[in-house]
Amino acid sequence: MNPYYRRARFLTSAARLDQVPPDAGMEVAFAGRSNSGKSSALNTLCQQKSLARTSKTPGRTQLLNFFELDGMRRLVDLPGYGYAKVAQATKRRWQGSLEAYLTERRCLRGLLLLMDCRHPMKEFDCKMLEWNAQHGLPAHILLTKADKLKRGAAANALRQVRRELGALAGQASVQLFSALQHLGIDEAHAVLDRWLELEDTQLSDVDTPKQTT
Ligand SMILES: Nc1nc2c(ncn2[C@@H]2O[C@H](COP(=O)(O)OP(=O)(O)OP(=O)(O)O)[C@@H](O)[C@H]2O)c(=O)[nH]1
Ligand SMILES: [Mg+2]
Repeated sequence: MNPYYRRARFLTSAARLDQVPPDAGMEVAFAGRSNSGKSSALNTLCQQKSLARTSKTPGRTQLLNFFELDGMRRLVDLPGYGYAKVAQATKRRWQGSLEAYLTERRCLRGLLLLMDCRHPMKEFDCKMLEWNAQHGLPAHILLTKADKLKRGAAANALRQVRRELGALAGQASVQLFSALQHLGIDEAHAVLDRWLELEDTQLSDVDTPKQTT
């Protein structure tokens, strides 16, 4: 596994789009319904226990949280959508911000779209995939919590999502993932490596991470 991700450090949080870091370098965003396992996946992929806050309470991540691998490359933990208890007005505001971020952020290289493997391809997931396709942004789906399904059922879920992707398959790929069992990490890293141009990067090639105080 590429040790580069271990360098990830919290950079900043943004409650609104006018608070995000400058639109430069490269970014990959983690999106998905509340409780789909975004923060857990980010921690697992960066081999850190508590980089991003995880929670049993859905809707916990209400900000865009930026983590930097180096001065050029960032991972972004987006607020989860589809959380029923959030007021309609708040929900609309979030969805508007999400859409604006996805469609206007020029440094965005790709979207990791997380879906609980037991409930994939819900309405807003499909909307995210459509926005991405419209803007030529590649998406990679992590079917999370694969440990919750037996092997055969997980393989079925994967096949089913591939089928449902249909015409979008050229721009969206999909895999099984489990933060709990560390399943699918290499496969997800391969996608991140490609998007963040890390394929041939050795740790020794880059500067040491900035110290956070
Ligand atoms: N069994 C299992 N549970 C998981 C896995 N990944 C995450 N969870 C659990 O799912 C719950 C939600 O995980 P989070 O990573 O906080 O989800 P999130 O998508 O960041 O949620 P929000 O920030 O609220 O949108 C937590 O209780 C996690 O422990 C997994 O691979 N397997
Ligand atoms: Mg979260």
